[in-house]
Amino acid sequence: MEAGTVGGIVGGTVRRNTGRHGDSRLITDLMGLLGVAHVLVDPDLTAGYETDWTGAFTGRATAVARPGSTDEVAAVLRICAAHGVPVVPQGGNTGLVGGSVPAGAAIGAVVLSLRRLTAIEPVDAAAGLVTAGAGATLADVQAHARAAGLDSGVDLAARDSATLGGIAATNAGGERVLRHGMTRGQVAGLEAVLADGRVVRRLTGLPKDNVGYDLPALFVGSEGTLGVITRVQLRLVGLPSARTTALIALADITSAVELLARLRTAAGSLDAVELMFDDGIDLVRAHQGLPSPFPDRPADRSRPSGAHNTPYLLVECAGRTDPSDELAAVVETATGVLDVAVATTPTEQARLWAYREGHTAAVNALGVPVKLDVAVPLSRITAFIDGLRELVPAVARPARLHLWGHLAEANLHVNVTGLDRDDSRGREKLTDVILTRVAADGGGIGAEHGVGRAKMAWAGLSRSPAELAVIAAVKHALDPACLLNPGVLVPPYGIALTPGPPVPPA
Ligand code: FAD
Ligand code: 2HG
Ligand code: ZN
Repeated sequence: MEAGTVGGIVGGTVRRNTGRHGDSRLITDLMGLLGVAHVLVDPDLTAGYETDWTGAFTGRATAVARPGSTDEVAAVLRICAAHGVPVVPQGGNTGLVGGSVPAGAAIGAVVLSLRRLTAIEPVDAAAGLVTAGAGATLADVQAHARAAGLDSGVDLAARDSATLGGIAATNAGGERVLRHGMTRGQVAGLEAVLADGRVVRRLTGLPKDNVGYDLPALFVGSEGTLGVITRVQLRLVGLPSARTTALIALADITSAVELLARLRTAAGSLDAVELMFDDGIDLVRAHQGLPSPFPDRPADRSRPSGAHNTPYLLVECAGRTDPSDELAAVVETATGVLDVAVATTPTEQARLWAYREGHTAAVNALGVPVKLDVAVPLSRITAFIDGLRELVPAVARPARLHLWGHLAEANLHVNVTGLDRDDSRGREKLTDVILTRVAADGGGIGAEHGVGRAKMAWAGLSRSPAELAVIAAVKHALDPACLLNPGVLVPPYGIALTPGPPVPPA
């Protein structure tokens, strides 16, 4: 790829490989560093690293490098820089925007898997911190923190595979954001390796440490484009000893938003407020063979397609004392409540959470979805959802809309199935129409999954030309040759960054 300009910045010259085995000297150098066992080139072994979780993004890697330490990560990056070969950092490969695989501008890249960096240090209970390798899974960090009487404020359904590095790199949201905020607020420090192999480390654990720019925060949400995160220092939160979970069927979204407001004001133990609908629960039930949460509900027995789609809130309260009465007091006096199922034991709670957390896999089982992750102001959410239910079938036929999300952050996961995987025009048109509507409603086009390759063309709907130019300038300052995850978040150098309507991705 030739040097070019992005937002007026001159980019470096990067050589692109065109496929596996494209550079045997590079592979020899990597094997010399990591050993043959940790440089994968056999297609059977690399395949799982080359396609994303949704199946929408795929591309061949020259090799998959699996370093086992920060020093090895730095050496891999120096070797790739010397060969002018791009690098795609990868953790658990659960990302939902195509950023973790060598697709598009990153075809032929080296996939740098962090999964061997799994060390978790002892919990510092006094400081409320734990430091772990980027490849540690969230579930392992949670178990470690809980054994020490604390917990992670970040939680999401992909916890068994998603890594701390990936969670930091995407500034993941998840199910506890209303109480603890996004990942950025939970990252106290980190260690990252720059494209040229230099290591940036800020792991002092000091909550008050104002000396210049907040570099750890800069890497959080950078989606592998500024550096490779090798260690993460996570803030820990109190471990609740009691939880109460309720699945609540409601008359309409307005009632759901009213209930959210009452919960916020009256339930100090509020921990999660998740939104889903009848048809989503039906889909998860069919996928997992689950019973109905409300066997007696008429809507559950036969709901003609297109009929009113009952919204449900999955509400969880958690604290040091039993929050059941606090939750019940709010729900009993709320309007529009049709049905309530309550769970107070971990087994019962897991049953209720399965309806919510099973959505992504159930949708994927129908085919490669058009996957959008938007936020719209709560004041407009009813009109937005009603509008979507009309818009999607009008723009894409046959299409099936799946909606769920995190109501407390007005974060809706808009998935559409029924479009052919290869119908890129149809997918882009649908994406464009929906995201344009989101922007017109004052919403955000990427709420928690990031921009990746999937949303890059539409970033201009949520960021001004000046903001995009600053993003490109930061990228250029840290990675002048555009070696780290080219085509993710920032257009690859050589593609002009033009303000105005989004350009559909190539
Ligand atoms: P990957 O998928 O491997 O990578 C994601 C991005 O981060 C890529 O751009 C990659 O290049 C970069 N990256 C990965 N590791 C590093 C590193 N060490 N250094 C630098 N860059 C790196 N997200 C939410 O926000 N909220 C949710 O509730 C949520 N639920 C999910 C549920 C399911 C079932 C699934 C499949 C995904 C869900 N996600 C959710 C998506 C979410 O982004 C990921 O689960 C998680 O944050 C990514 O972690 P990962 O280790 O799999 O990263
Ligand atoms: C969730 O909250 C995740 O379920 C995944 O963020 C959303 O699959 C999706 O679209
Ligand atoms: Zn989500």
